[in-house]
Amino acid sequence: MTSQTAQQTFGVSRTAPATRLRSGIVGVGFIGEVHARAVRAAGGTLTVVTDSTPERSAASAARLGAAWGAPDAEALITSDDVDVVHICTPNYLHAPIARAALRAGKHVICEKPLATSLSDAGELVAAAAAARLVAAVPFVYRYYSTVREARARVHSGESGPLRLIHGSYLQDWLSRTDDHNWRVDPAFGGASRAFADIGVHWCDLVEFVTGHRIVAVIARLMTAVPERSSGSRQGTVGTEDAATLMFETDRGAVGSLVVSQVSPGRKNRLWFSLDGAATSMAFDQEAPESLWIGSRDSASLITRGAGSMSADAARLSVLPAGHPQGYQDCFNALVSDVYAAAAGEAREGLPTFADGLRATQLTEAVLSSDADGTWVKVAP
Ligand code: SOE
Repeated sequence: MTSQTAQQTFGVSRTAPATRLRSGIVGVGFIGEVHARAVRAAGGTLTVVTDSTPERSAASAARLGAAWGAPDAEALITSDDVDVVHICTPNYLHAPIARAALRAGKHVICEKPLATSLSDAGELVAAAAAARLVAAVPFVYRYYSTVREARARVHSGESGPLRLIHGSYLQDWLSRTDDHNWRVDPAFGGASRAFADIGVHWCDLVEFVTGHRIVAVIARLMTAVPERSSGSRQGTVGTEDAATLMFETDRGAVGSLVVSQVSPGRKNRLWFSLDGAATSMAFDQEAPESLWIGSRDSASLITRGAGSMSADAARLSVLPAGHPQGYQDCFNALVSDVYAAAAGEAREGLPTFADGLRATQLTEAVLSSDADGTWVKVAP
């Protein structure tokens, strides 16, 4: 079987758009490199990158195979050889760079949080709509084939009305006193850290899969490691290491969420369970090739690609069953959908700046609930 045939059999054709789109990436840490690989996989060209200094930009361009390294973000944004700007910088720079990129007429993929304030996030949604440009926020967990399968099964009515939506998103990379990162500093990361960094992924994912919207939340934030020190960087931590939440949805479900970046042994464990009147379904990001489905009489694992799947799930299944897909494949599919949208083709489930705004609303509600110790309403 030729690779072309394989792609058509197992998922969306990855044929490059007629015009090969040119991407520029601002910020090339871990996540910037993920974007760089996704650009190529989606049939784009990585023309330029920029890092914290002109020298680093040149070195990063050579390392990632970009044509050149821009001295700063402005030079990248205004360059004629960039159609799509990928924003992978510390959070406080997301809004100003996104605003400048839209003003320059570029499509944008902006890492979350879209902005560290509600007003900036709202303004960016309006600016993207007015400019009629593609403006995406990589809530990439939407791009697991098994996640789409869960969504199709909820929407077909198979689960019955959902009663409980619960789960956790746990990491451990900030569990020690010598673990440090710009994210712990509110000046760089924003007022919320664990929730704004990973809790919003979980909320986006369950709202996307279930169609429910969280309308009220009560939250408790916790800083487990109040003093951190690593090399020359040390100080008091101003953001939360963990968050616990209870919530209600607009369709009568209740739920809970535990978010933590200080849970030893948990690397990137995003897990949810959707408990309906007829079946429950559970998904684990660290074992994303299968979906657990349980009823009163039986329980089973649906394995990606092994049986019949919904059209939306099949679209994202690009390798035969037994050949694991993962996190990078989600990014590849997201960038591919951004390129398709830029060419005028709508693709199901592309997370946009409106979803970024939604995440910012939820973050504000969580911060305010923790401050006041009360339930806070969230507009659906
Ligand atoms: C770090 O917490 C991080 O890289 C997040 O910023 C990403 O959004 C998540 O996908 C993995 O963890």
